[in-house]
Order: sequence, then structure tokens, then C-alpha cells
Amino acid sequence: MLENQWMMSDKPDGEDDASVLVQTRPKTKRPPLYKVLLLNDDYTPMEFVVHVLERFFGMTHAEAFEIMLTVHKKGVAVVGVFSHEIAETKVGQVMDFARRHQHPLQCTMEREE
Ligand code: TYC
Repeated sequence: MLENQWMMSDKPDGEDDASVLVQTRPKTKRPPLYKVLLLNDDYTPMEFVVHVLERFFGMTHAEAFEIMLTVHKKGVAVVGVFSHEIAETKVGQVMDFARRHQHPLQCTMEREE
């Protein structure tokens, strides 16, 4: 993609001075990224959360246990950063899996600054 810029033509006064659209530097805007957040609650078993983090976020048992404890203590943690489509898929997978097991676990996404 190219960024465009309006410029005046360099004709002397009295001659045609119509504005022209010229190409300047190439513009490559990267798509936004989204943080996937896991929220604490009082009922979802710790081992279930650990399993979710292993299953849907590719964490080792040790990594998953550590993140689960962070959520348990702090109330929320970022469990991954993805494109909009992948983040939506992860949130859907976690919410669906929790619902099927009748746990109130909540997972959301938030655009990165
Ligand atoms: N607080 C829950 C408990 O004590 C454990 C838990 C951790 C729940 C992380 C949700 O995202 C969560 N059983």
C-alpha cells in the first residue's frame, strides 16, 4: 500500500496550479493484536483451568499452573496475544468447553494499544 499526499504543482504564478496527488513512502499498517484474558471466579476447579491452558494455549503443565495461580491471586491474566480471528476462536473454545463442563470460567479479549 502507498500513502498519498496532496501537493501543489510548481508552475509559476498565473499558470495552471492544480493540486496533484503524489505517492510518498510505502505504508504498511500491521493488523491490530488482541490479548486473550482469563478471569478468576470462586467455583471453577484449579485443575480444570490448568487443563484449559494446556489444551487451548499450548502451555506445559508448569506454565499452566503458574498462570492459573496468577489469575486466582490477581483476578485476571493475559494468557496469549493473537490476531482478531485467532483470539475469537480461543475465547469461543474456552467458553464452550467451560459451559459444557458447567463451570462459570470466563474468557474475554481486548485490543492491544
Ligand atoms: N479461584 C478458583 C478456585 O479457587 C480457581 C480459578 C483460577 C478459577 C483461575 C478461575 O481463571 C480461573 N477454585
